Amino acid sequence: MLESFARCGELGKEWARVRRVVQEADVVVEVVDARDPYATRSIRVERLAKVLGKPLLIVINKADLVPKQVLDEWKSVLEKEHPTIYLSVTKRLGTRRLWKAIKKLSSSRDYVTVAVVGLPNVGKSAVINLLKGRHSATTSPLPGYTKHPLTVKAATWLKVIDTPGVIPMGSEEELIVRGALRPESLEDPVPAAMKLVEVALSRDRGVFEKTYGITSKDPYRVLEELASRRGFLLKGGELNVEEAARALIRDWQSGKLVFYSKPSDYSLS
Ligand SMILES: Nc1nc2c(ncn2[C@@H]2O[C@H](COP(=O)(O)OP(=O)(O)OP(=O)(O)O)[C@@H](O)[C@H]2O)c(=O)[nH]1
Ligand SMILES: [Mg+2]
Repeated sequence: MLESFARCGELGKEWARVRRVVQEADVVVEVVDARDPYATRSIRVERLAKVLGKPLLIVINKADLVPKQVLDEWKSVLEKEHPTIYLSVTKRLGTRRLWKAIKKLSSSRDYVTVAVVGLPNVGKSAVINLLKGRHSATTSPLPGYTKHPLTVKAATWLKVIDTPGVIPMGSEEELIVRGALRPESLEDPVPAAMKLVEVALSRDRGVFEKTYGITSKDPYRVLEELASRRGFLLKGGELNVEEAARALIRDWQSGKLVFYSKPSDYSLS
């Protein structure tokens, strides 16, 4: 109970920091994860930008993990609400598109400040580095890595501000599926991992066979088999399913386990 109060306090502080940065910005760049742009967008941030009259660009990052056709589908869905581009920081694809889109939204200002916002782990700090052209902001496969806003000068006319990830509302299971919580923060990671397995199988029946060589379609069995394959054992030799649950969540968050959603999964096309 006390822990969850403390977490609420922390979240409140992080949101206040994001709010201040958005207030300061001329343009807001919202980064989302290409594997599920819909679940990784922050309606709260979008609403804030709207209320403050700031133009908002949606950047679908990690495009290397998803087929181009699906990226195009997401782009046309999201574009109904905000200008949208997709890119891959890892493959350094889409940098020119990003510069062009920022320029376009800056309405010929001489100096522009961009706030880079979004859920944890979507690649905000990575996008900052892409704009800067070298490593300036620290990135990590662990969600919740950036704790304080960081201003980086990307060009003589452009300042970009990295921000801590905005944690959306939702159950722990939902937040894990959205990549926003570290598995270590959960007392019992098994229900969240089972939910993740269920969603993964609904998107791609063969995903665990491709990734781990596991053919079972039963969520608990998938975790047991992963524990067995990785040699995660408790003292008595029993399978350590909790460790397998954490490993599976980590693989999802670091991009080793790949499945993706399409707009039709949300009845959006
Ligand atoms: N496959 C792939 N991984 C990426 C890409 N961009 C970033 N990542 C990875 O995603 C993870 C998160 O990136 P960060 O830039 O730290 O994410 P963030 O949004 O700043 O996260 P927080 O600071 O925790 O809010 C890191 O492991 C990155 O290497 C990309 O284009 N493709
Ligand atoms: Mg970061």
